[in-house]
Amino acid sequence: MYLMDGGSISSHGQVYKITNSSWSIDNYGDFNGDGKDDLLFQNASSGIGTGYIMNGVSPSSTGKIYTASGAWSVLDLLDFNGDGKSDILWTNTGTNKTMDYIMNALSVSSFGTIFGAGTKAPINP
Ligand SMILES: [Ca+2]
Ligand SMILES: [Ca+2]
Repeated sequence: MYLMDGGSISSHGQVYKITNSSWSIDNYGDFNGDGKDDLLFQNASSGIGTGYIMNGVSPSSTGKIYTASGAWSVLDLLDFNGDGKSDILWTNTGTNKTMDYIMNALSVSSFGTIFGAGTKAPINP
């Protein structure tokens, strides 16, 4: 990761060395609302999503957020409740259902169905 100051590199560092090809950066947002972007890693084989709260080029904390199952995937990180902290928008390509997770840093504080039948949460927080 390179921190840029205009056209110059102000600092750089290795955030995470991906040694298992199942892991990749899925998305980024600001999970804790400090104005600094954080990273969401996804494991394609296990469905585990892990958040990295970033402080410059170093993670200040990390934690598992969810284990996605079936056809569920993270569509985007948005701020649904306007608290400055990114929330997770889910979509299920099999059922066309859409859900959201309201996040407080790396913890799911609540979740709900935005679109689609049923209220049962098929994703384990
Ligand atoms: Ca942040
Ligand atoms: Ca939010």
